[in-house]
Amino acid sequence: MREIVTLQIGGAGNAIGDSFWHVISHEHGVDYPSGRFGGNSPLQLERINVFFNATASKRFYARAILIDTEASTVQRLNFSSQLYRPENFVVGLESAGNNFARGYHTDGAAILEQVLDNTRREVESVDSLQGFQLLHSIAGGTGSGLTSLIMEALVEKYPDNLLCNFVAIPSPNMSQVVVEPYNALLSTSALRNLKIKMSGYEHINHIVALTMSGITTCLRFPGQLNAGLRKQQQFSKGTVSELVQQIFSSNNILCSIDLRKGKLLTAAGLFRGRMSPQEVDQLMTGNTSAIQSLFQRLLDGSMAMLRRKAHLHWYTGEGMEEQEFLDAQQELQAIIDDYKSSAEGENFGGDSGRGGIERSPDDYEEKAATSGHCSFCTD
Ligand SMILES: Nc1nc2c(ncn2[C@@H]2O[C@H](COP(=O)(O)OP(=O)(O)OP(=O)(O)O)[C@@H](O)[C@H]2O)c(=O)[nH]1
Ligand SMILES: [Mg+2]
Repeated sequence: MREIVTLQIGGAGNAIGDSFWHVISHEHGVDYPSGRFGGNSPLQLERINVFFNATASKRFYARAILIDTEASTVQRLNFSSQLYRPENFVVGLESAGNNFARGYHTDGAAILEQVLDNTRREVESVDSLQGFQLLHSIAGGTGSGLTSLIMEALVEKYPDNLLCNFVAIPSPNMSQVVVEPYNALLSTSALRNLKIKMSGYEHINHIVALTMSGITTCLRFPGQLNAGLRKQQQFSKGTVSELVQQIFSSNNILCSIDLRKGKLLTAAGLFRGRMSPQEVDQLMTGNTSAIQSLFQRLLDGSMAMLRRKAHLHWYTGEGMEEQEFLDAQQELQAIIDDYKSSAEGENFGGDSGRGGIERSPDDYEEKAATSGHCSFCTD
């Protein structure tokens, strides 16, 4: 069935996850509070197993592992819905205190084995695992540090399966904690983002959830389109040409980047709704070099703090060394350089061969698979 296991990590990850389960439960006719099927179409059930586990009596459970270093986030979700299985809650004793080092080395590391045990149990219970989706912020300690740890372990244990991250990136408008650039720096790999005006987390989480629902529609419902986790989608009402215009409009991007200042490296669009098959049969995945400005902002923010060694003791006190920050900065700079050279028509990722814009979508899909990024930010 090509099942997907969801890992929701930290405060933001669990809030985004909860929003996602709300949206897709509704689409599949599953009652969110009780987990019981009340739908009216066999299509809602045909591929429901991609994300849900089911009992014979049509009682559904989210195939999700709810992870946090502090218990309160996950407990709240336990009260709100029976979709979540309490045996899949993995919580620690206290929050990682907005500190990557605590998520990676201490508080988060303490619950890693339990996360992996639960993940293995879920993986063993499915027919044919497609991959994992990880939901988290990279500004808090758990979402940045523990997620990095989990990803390292998943890549090692499940090298053939896809990792797809939905990431809340610290925003100049919504940042709460001064060390967010450090956490983001330390946990950043290549990310892809979209932007709109936000009124609050609930709004953001709902948009992320809708987008996740959109991306996974063709996995969850039968249809003429065939796509996997490696393909991304944006959707709304309108004619096909209006939709295409909206897709490429900077107003519809969910982070602070200007599409005009970059080059699209790949583009595919997936349309959902009543349209002719010829119109619908267009698949688009966007990966734009304009994203480099967002990475540059993260890099500049962390460099300004690191030059003054501001707040560094919170990290070195947990066993990290300044060199790790410098290495991470170099890595982020390399990502920015990659995007810069691709915008100038050179190769992406320093490979020899064809120029950036001429490469086939598969090349980038492979890159996405190894660096694992389908991402959103709170800008
Ligand atoms: N999109 C979104 N972002 C959120 C939400 N809650 C917090 N954030 C952002 O996430 C960052 C804080 O990360 P959290 O997820 O709360 O932190 P955590 O992973 O639980 O880590 P610790 O609390 O330090 O252990 C800040 O940048 C917030 O702006 C949410 O519900 N949705
Ligand atoms: Mg937290």
